[in-house]
Amino acid sequence: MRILILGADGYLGWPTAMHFAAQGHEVIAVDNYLRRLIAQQTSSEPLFETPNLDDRAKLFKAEHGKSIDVEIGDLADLRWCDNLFAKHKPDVVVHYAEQPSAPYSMRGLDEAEMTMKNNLGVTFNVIWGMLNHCPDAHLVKLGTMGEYGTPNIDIEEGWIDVEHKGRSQKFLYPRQAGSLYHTTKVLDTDLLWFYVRLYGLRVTDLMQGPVYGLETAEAEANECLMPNFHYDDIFGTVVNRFLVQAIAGVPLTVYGKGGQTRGYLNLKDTLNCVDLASNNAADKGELRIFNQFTEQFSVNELADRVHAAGKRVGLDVKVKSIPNPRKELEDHYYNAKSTGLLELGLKPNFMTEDVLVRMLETIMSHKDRIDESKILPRVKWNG
Ligand code: USQ
Repeated sequence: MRILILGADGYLGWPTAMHFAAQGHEVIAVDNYLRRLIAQQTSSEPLFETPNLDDRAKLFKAEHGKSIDVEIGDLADLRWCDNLFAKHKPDVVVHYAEQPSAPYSMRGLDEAEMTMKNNLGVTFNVIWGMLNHCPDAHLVKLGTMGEYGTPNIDIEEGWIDVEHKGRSQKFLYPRQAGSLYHTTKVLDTDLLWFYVRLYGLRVTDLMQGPVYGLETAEAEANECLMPNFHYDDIFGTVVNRFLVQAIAGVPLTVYGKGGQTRGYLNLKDTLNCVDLASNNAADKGELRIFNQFTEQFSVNELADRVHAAGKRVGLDVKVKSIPNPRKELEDHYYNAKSTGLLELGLKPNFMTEDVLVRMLETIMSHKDRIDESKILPRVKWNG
């Protein structure tokens, strides 16, 4: 397949580009380095530096003998995006190209405006690139479990049957997100559903939970091929943050009561899920939605697991509840369905103690790079 990876410089984008290239697919890695820029502007640099995409593609070729083409440009620019699709006419488009941080989107007006314009603009341009140049291609779009929020009923896989006054219809499951970033993903889903219904696009929307991990098969050969690993309050996801805090000797930053429950998954399973979705395309005129996570944990449970893993490597990990910078329920019902990807053949990599210990050992080798000023939350949900 010819696969465009949009947002290929990201935590998920680069491992995905390598994953597909290693299997012999033709991969075009696309990015404008927006995340690197925001990370610099907000003092949120990752734990170790990663080479730019051209250099990583060269390293990958040297290690694995396979090519990854690189295109640097802004997908929010309609003409640039249209030319990209005209040039490559992909079979599959993996769309990660969004500002991915909830805290960044809540930092102030400039950041909110950028998140809105960038995320929705890119999705709109990608849709039109496909309609104009490859209308039969399959769009695999990264959404988020955060689109659903934390409703007091079970979360279905994208859709819900509604019965009303003796009649019934299937609708998109209600969405009520807790940050502007998550809300842009809700709006993306609506936009996709419109273009699927009226123009017959072929789309898989992946509602993904927070991801953790550093290891992927293709990066084993060379550390410079590892994903950019954030532990700061802006880009770092909670498990990755807790593991770095454990090494730094900083008490784990449980926000509020710590009863916040989410569905988590290993980075390796993101690759497996995107692979399964890409190799089993949605039908034309179908918006297929998968809830992409493998296990549900509360923040307190995560802290306990990191504490136990730390003990195994001789760390005395402390846990401390701090005032929650976010507006979110800290004690709530959460029961989300996620069977679609298992039915396609997903074999989950669970969060075992061994997995956490291996991550701790890798982080330990970069201990001198940990900057404690990036750890405590710097953005509050003020609205
Ligand atoms: N949390 C803490 N302490 C911390 C950091 C986070 O208690 O130091 C809590 C948060 O308050 C939240 C939970 O842990 O309740 C998850 O936070 P997170 O920062 O790992 O995840 P989130 O901001 O929701 O965003 C991340 C990704 C985002 C993706 C989302 C999936 O950055 O791109 O869409 O996970 S989900 O959470 O299911 O919406």
